[in-house]
Amino acid sequence: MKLLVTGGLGFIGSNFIRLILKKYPDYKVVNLDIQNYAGNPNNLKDVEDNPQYGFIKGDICDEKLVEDIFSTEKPDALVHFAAASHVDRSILGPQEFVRTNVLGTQVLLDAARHHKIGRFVHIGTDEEYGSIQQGSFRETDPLNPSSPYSSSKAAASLLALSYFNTFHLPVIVTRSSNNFGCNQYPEKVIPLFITNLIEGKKVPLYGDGFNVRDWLYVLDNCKAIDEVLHKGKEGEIYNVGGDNEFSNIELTKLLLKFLEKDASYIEYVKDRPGHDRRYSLDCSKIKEKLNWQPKFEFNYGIYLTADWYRKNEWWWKPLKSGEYLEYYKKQY
Ligand code: TDX
Repeated sequence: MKLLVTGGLGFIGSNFIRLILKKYPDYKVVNLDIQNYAGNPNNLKDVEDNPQYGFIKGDICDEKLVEDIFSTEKPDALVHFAAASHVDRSILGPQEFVRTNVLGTQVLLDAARHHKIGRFVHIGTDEEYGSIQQGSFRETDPLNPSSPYSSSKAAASLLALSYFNTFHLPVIVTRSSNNFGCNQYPEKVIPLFITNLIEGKKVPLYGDGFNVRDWLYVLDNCKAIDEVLHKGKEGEIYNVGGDNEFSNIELTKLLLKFLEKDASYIEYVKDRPGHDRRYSLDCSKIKEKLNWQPKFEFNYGIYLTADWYRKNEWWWKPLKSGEYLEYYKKQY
């Protein structure tokens, strides 16, 4: 099988490619990535010379490039991770989110359609459903996104599903909860807080700290995507959650414990505008139909993640300068 992966230099995409190369020695993977601030070649440095792996630098919105890639590479399936993914950045500048997440997805869908791709796995997010006070969202629930980021992702997943209904393109959508693990850009809460604590800085906790997220270790998500790619049903949506719901203050206290710091390192800051209170997914469908379960216990996943950031300062230290500092100046 030849897989085209978009956004494979990002956090989840790079972990997914590493898993596929290891698990399927006869597969080829072509990674199309724009290589922007979060698309980091260091994420796949270890596989650069692997003959199974090829890299193309480019934008998914570039119709001609995407068309050329489909013509020359002739992929059997596509896994579409490429997206602008940080909520706070989408509040500062929504346009890039509509461009990459919506238009980029449409360009890929059209090329996939013309070239009769065997499978199009679109990676969505729990944020598309919006916030829920009690209970959990099922795949059949309506979408109610609240940020420019989540709205652009909801538009993209609906567009992808429309290509199944209208053109019979073999699309499958996954919607996962908050991922964490190694190689996550330190703007997202877990790597931001871990690296701040390693640097002896405080951690900026938004609002009252009682917003709830369901944490999923990235390898569990990659395994779910692998199952969906090979055994999922076309035209269907699969929720993928970690069964680890914690408030941000609970999460922060755990990180302080792992990094051996006290509560004086917490700095309560102004809340994120439109901050969703709680995300929660009902994942019985993927568990029952594809026999998938999250395997990583939360504390162990946090231990592995904190340990990785402790040992890999070379990876994240350069990222917390330049463009990153400009972004933080705009935010606070
Ligand atoms: O500095 C911070 N302080 C803080 O309290 C940051 C960056 C976040 N937070 C809070 C906001 C959220 O309640 O932590 C929680 C998690 O924040 P993020 O890491 O920004 O993730 P979230 O907004 O929940 O969205 C994430 O999950 C779904 C990803 O960014 C998305 O790409 C994914 O689709």
